[in-house]
Amino acid sequence: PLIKSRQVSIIGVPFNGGQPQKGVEKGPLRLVDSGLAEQLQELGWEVGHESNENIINELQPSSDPDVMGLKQPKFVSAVTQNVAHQIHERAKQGKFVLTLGGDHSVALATVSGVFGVYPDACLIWVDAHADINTPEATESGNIHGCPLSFLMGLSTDHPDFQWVKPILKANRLVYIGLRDLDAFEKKTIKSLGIQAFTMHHVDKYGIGKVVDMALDHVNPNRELPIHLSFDVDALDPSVAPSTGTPVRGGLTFREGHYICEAIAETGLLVAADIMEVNPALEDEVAVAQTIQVGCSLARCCLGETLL
Ligand code: HAR
Ligand code: MN
Ligand code: MN
Ligand code: MN
Repeated sequence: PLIKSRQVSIIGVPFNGGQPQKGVEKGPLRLVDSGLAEQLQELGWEVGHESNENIINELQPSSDPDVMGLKQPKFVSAVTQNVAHQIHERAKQGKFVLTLGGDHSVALATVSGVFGVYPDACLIWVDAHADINTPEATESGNIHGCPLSFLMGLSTDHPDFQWVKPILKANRLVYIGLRDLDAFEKKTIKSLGIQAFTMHHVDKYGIGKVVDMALDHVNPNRELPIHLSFDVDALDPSVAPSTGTPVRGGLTFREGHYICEAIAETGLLVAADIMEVNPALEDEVAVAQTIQVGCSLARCCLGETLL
């Protein structure tokens, strides 16, 4: 495996500024409180944990007006730039980086940090959404719908995100689970030739074949480091109900876990993000279910089900 140390660094990012709903900042601590660190130790990992508990208070600007149609750009930029450095340091130490969101704007930090250390990495983006809107294209202004456009250099002129380097090439990105795309996002995926497996493809080929095809595309010789960014809204709302933008017709419990298992099995996974768990949404039973799923996805990424 690429991570020989068997050390994992859990990075909590209790951040909600990339979208309008409160509560998603409580995701990371709920995942850890339910025993995630101990579960990973049980799997033989040495676990470090940075909760970044005060990140919202410390980095929230007093004034943060919309810029080029994006909401809270200074807050999102400050938090993600800060966390990007932290993740870069941990990855550089040879640790597996497990980031717990927080909303998906935090991928600006995870992908920047990880690709800074592994420039030839590939990114597997598991999500109902493509999160590739530009400032000009976004209808909502929510930055959690935009991170990939910055990381790919499609949005280079926003003054608050000049620090984001366009480190992700179209042929190193693959999507799984898409089912709610904006017109601009569809057009962009097609014109850049980004490989995308929507839920239609999961139905058509089955999840086993889809993951094989995804890996064949971004990692044909099975030699490049892999970063998995898993938005829990990729899962069906019956599986992960407590998330800000649920969309019907998602991945089953097993399909979601299969993705993590099959990627872990390559031995090439160096970083994983579990994003958009919002413990303030739905009832306590739904919250507990969503937290449990988040933890078990993380465990599968770290080899729980490998023999
Ligand atoms: N495409 C929409 C937008 O840009 C919705 C994005 C939604 N939500 C997420 N991201 N959870 O994966 O606003
Ligand atoms: Mn997302
Ligand atoms: Mn999503
Ligand atoms: Mn939509």
